[in-house]
Amino acid sequence: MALRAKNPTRIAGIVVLVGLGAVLPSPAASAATVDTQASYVLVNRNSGKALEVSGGATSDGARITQRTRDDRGPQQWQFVDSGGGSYRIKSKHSALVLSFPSTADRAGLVQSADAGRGGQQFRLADSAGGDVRLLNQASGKAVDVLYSSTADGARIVQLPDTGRANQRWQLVKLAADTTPPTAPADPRAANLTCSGVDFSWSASSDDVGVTFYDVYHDGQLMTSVPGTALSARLTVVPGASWGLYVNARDAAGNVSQASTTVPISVPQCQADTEPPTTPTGVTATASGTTVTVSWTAATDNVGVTGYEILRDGIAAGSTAGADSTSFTDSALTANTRYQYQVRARDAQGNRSALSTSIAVTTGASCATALCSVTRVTTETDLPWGLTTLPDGQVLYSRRDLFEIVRLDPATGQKTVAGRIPDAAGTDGEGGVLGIAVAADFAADPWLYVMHTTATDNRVVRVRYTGGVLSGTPQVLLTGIPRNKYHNGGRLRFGPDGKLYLSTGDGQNSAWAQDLTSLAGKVLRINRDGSVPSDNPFGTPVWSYGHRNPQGLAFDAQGRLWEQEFGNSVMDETNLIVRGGNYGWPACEGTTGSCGNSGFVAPKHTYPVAEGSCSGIAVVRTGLYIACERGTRLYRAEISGDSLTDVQQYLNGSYGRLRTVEPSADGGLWLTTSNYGDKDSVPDNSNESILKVELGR
Ligand SMILES: [Ca+2]
Ligand SMILES: [Ca+2]
Ligand SMILES: [Ca+2]
Ligand SMILES: [Ca+2]
Repeated sequence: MALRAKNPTRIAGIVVLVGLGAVLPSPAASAATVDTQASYVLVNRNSGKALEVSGGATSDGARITQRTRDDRGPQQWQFVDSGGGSYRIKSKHSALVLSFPSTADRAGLVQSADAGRGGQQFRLADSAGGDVRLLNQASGKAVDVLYSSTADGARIVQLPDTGRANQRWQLVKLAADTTPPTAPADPRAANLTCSGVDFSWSASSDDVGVTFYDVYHDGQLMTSVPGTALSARLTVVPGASWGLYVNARDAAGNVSQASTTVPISVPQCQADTEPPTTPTGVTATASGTTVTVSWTAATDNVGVTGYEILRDGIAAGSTAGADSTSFTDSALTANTRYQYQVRARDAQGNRSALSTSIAVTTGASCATALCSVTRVTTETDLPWGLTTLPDGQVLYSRRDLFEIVRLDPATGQKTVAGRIPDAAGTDGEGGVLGIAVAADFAADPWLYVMHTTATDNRVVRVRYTGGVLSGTPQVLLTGIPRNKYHNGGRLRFGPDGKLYLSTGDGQNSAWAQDLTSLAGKVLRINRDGSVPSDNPFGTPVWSYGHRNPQGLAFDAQGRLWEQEFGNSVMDETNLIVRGGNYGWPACEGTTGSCGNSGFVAPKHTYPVAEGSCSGIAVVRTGLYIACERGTRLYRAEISGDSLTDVQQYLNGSYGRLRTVEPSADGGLWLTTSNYGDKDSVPDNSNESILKVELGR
């Protein structure tokens, strides 16, 4: 072999070009055999120590050193092909790449953001025994342990290529890490002020090592801190009621289950006891059975945050924002006189006096989309999935009690049809979620159920005969990652007879782009759980790049619409295409890195404060969208490939809305989600199941 030649650089270049690596005696890894999917530890031939990000830093410019091999994240590297036999060498810990900031002798090796610069590219030159030298593209010099030091923490520099042992590195390929860290324990909050809180926890353990802790409130990522940190100072919003928790993540991207939740009630920065002024100029105009109430904005010493609208002295709805001075009250009784009043509120709950009462009489008939709303029953657990059977009876799931309930729409009578075995909560959003029946249910009465277990989310089907669930459920699809939040959960049969389901990213956003994971996807399976032969990837995956998709509905043309929760900026409604990539986590709605031409853009977006929408339903040409935080029902007209004429109804009238489903008579079912919906405590809710009559 040529490694002792006078000009090893040139010889090594030839080695790469002619592929001589293949005839070397079975090297562990070399220029010719490097696996760009794998993680490597780079062990110096002279010192036996591993190349490492000094101190486990994640910052740009952090120094690279050598240390006793432990195979943890700061010692893990991935080769990114730059073409022409060159690679960037990316830290699995920080996602930054090895870089020389200059071409000078003894310039120190650092990590920096991948910009594809020459100083960030390395040619792997084969050496004896399968070792490689790492030759920098800009300088031509070799990565060198200075002075052949064998000490932990030694300087790593560049020097002319000598082929000596302190410039030779063994590429040790690591077995894939598939084991997530344990959940962080003992989460606690301290030093809560109106602007911040100290949140801390006890360390998780992992077979390789925890590289990050991801801190959330209520499913919303707040910050990620290095695995060496066990606390974070969080920015909070005055008056907010949040549930804080933390997940641990390893270098391979495996995410732990969440810690328990720490509730915080953020104090105001300054007490405000002064109510807003009373709204004036109130008008009320009827159009059919809909009344539009408008008024002049009130003022406040700090700021008006919204208005409450009263109909005949009882709350009819609310608006958010100082300038939201109009409210549409839908589904009223025809030919009826109503009295409206408005009051303003501020951020600390001070309310103005009621405005002057304005009377209006409705018209003879309903001329708008929503014609009446009737409370058919109340529910003390959280209603989640709901479906109508061919005989008009309704089944719905109790998320936290794990029960399926039959509801007689005529009488409002409820009967427990059965309980789903092996279901589990997540101290969050998991439990018994979506339910569906196929078009031939009467002949083949299976109820399809998506639910959480102790280890995953899954789809099962169970016989429904004589009004009860019977027999042991058949398990159709398992292994969908679960977590406290982001479990997806809706099921819908398509006109093609296939079962579609929405799965959340399991609080591991990387999974949304990973086609080998069932998380962050719309999936499509046959009714026996097998994979349809015309799926795009030979797996259940139908579309990907989703964060926490929930609502699924087919329109009259057989197209699939999907509703998806964004993180902190915007939610989206998508038209799902086979094999489509919907952009998460690079792109949230239309914000972030959405320029990738491979991403399918949403058809409509919603600020999260006006959204957090879960269920959707299509009736005729209308797409109905039920929103939790937005406390409203949207209706959009499906027009070609677009959503037009997006209107909002019932804003604040019934609180948070979770599920909307078509009813047997051309209307809608609507459920609320106001209490106990962020825990897995059974029977701590106070919800309504509403029947909506539609007009046009
Ligand atoms: Ca692990
Ligand atoms: Ca005030
Ligand atoms: Ca998207
Ligand atoms: Ca509950």
